[in-house]
Amino acid sequence: MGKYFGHATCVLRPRTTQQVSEIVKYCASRRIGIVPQGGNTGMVGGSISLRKEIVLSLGAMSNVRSFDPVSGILVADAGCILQSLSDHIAPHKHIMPLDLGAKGSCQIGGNVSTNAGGLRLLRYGSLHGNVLGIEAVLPDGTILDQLSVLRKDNTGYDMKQLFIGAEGTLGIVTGVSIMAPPAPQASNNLFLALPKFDNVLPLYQQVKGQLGEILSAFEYIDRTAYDMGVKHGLGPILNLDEVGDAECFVLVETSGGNNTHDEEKLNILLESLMSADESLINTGVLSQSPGQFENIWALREGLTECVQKEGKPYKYDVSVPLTDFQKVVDQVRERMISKGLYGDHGITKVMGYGHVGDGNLHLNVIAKNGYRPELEEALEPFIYEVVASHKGSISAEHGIGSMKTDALRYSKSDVSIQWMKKIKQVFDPLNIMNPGKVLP
Ligand code: 2HG
Ligand code: ZN
Repeated sequence: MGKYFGHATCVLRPRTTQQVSEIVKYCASRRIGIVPQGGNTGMVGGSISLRKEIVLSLGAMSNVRSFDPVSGILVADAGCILQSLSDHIAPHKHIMPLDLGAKGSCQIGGNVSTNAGGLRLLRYGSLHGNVLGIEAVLPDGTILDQLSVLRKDNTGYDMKQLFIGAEGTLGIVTGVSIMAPPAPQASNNLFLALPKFDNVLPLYQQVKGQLGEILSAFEYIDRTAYDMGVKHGLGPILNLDEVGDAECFVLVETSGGNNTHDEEKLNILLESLMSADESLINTGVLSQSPGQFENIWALREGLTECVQKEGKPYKYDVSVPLTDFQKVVDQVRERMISKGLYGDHGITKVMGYGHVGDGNLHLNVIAKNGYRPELEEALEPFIYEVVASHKGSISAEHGIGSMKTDALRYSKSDVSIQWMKKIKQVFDPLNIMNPGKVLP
């Protein structure tokens, strides 16, 4: 994003957990701050050095330790790239339980440390459920080996859960044991244009009802985001005349066990949507080939990169009740207009896309001519207050990093923050693990 600039004086690239431990012991003895870094694809400034801490990159630890094709349990070094893990287990007919646009660069240790969500969460759930164990180096250099390959282990405090989403503030995740689901026999997708936002929820209900167990993603793209994607060469997926003045779009994916059965269900769904008296959609298309399937996903997954081409983005990754999804986008746009900050001199686009099925909206606010303090002041804490008024979360899946430490209080009570601080104190009394991240 060009929003965060690191100040590290050196980057260390250990190859083994033992080396990580030695580095951490050395740093603890001299009270040197450490910023653990995976693929560096985060969006909240969590993996940058704020004050000359050293960067500890996990990228050279990239061995798959084991994969059991019977149980589907994969044990891998933290620095393994998500895509290479998918490629590793694909011949054994398994897939990773998470998938995200950054899959070609992000690393599994970073995914776990940030509790990355992504496109498959609707179907396979969060990493809090899929990760079976971790190996971590604690802030005094001790190696915590909890690399369990057991699905059931009910023996007291589940410490790995603390490291999932701790963003490297409690220790450095060096290895991960994770459950990989069997690869679906058939995958299909459907792309729909909706005349108005109010149709999204009834559509979601109908889609869930008709597709049942084969539904694997329900993604949302508003009109501004769709037009931007098309402008930058993604799509167009649908015929423009038929799209008409559609306000938004939905991508539905199915993953099932029998292509004929799944296609039949999708065709029936599409027909019933098209032929309804008051149709919920303007038009829609069911992918007819692997190429078209990929193109439909490319539009959704490519939005983040298109945003970069439009200018400098302010990114908000919020959870709000499904009914309030688009209201948040509209409220922010109206605010910028009313403050006279909308237009070439300020904000040029306000758009929403995201994982509707999980209640997660990616609100992107673009400043064509760059970041400016008065723009940020108009956006924050306004957006956090709006989200809190809807009882939402100020970070649904991207984490807190250094961007949202002061905003944490909008989603966590004082008591929760106090106890988070106590936990941090127990693990890292010297405050050398990713200082300045997560906690204010
Ligand atoms: C996605 O869902 C990512 O595409 C990135 O979480 C979101 O670009 C964004 O704001
Ligand atoms: Zn996302």
